[in-house]
Amino acid sequence: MRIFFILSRRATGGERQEGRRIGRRILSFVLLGALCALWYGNAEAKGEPMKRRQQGILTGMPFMANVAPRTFVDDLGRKIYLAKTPTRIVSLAPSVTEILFALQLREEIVGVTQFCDFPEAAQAKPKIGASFPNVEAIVALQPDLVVGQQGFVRADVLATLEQLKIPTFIMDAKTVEDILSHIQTMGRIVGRSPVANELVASMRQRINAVKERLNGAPKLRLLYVLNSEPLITVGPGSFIHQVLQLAGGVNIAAASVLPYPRYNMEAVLKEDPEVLVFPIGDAEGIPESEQARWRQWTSLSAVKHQRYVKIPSVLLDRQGPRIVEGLEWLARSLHPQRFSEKSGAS
Ligand code: B12
Repeated sequence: MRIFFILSRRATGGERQEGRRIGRRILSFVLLGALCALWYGNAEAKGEPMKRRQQGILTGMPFMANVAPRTFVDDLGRKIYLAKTPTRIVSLAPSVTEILFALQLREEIVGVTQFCDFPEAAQAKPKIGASFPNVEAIVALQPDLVVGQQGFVRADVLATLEQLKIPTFIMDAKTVEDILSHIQTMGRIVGRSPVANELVASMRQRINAVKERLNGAPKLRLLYVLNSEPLITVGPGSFIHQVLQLAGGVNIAAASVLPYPRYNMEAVLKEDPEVLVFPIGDAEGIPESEQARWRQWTSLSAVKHQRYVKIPSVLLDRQGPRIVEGLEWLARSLHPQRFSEKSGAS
């Protein structure tokens, strides 16, 4: 009001000075507001909850207060607004189900896929399908949150959920670090941050313990046979590639551009892996008959020295908390001497 009064009539020298001072204050206030908005935009991009009330106060825009208490941005860049902590959650992938259970949610999980077999309690949950999730089944469960994994959700399913305004959060873990950060983000979304933080801390500790044991150990050239016929393996864009490295291996497909590339036998013969890693199990495992065919490639070092690692696919192929178990399994199989009692490492 005062500044308006000063500007609206011919001002005296003292008043002009005070006008400039007030002008500078307004400018710094606007700048501070812009900085805060930027800072909040950043936090939001990292999947951190954005509290509207705080934003209103910090940016000096009280009219923004109380619009939506919590906003999250998923890996597809989509914003979801949650007015309250979700209590009816549908999972669209086994990895998501494992994260939700690890966060100690139970009755809040109202629907899972047919492949969600861990923990045991997941098997008793209503099923929403698998490769072709049944949108009607999802909607009938009246979820206030649907959580999926990129690549496991068809675009049409996502579009329908969006149309129906069902908050859907999609994660796309490309690294082990992404998995850890997704667990923490989910912790915030479902109101279980302390559990999530504790879980992530213990996962980090176990990862570091593996690193310590393998410090200075010779690296082994290996091939991860994700799918045998046709041969599909993992490239640097996949979290599994990173686990192979952490376990003291060198992925022979490290030059691949795709995260899950098709690979040909000529390249395998040329790169000559010292170890063949076979995921095993009912869901996505290499059956014994296909492993036997690999054993016919007698010129391969892995076959000559019979170095095969069989690992439950559920430990390595899921972007969830058990990835650490997969890492430990693989590291121990590749470098048993580093994990023996006598090795001395803790
Ligand atoms: C690459 C791959 C993966 C990658 C997924 C990549 C990603 N998006 O994150 C990894 C290794 C992580 C994976 C995991 C699993 N997979 Co997989 N996977 C494949 C594989 C070898 C190739 C698919 C591909 O690249 N196709 C080519 C591209 C161009 O087509 P696309 O449609 O875009 O492919 C995508 C989907 O297939 C998707 N995807 C991969 N696995 C699964 C599983 C399900 C249930 C769904 C809905 C989608 C899906 O990821 C692909 C790449 O983005 C196929 C085998 C095959 N022969 O096709 C199995 C396959 C699709 N997977 C399968 C299964 C069962 C799983 C798991 C459930 C196994 C497990 N032990 O837990 C897990 C679930 C992981 C989770 N998040 O919980 C089955 C599906 C069976 C079915 N009836 O639908 C297949 C057919 C293997 C098999 N022979 O049994 N998988």
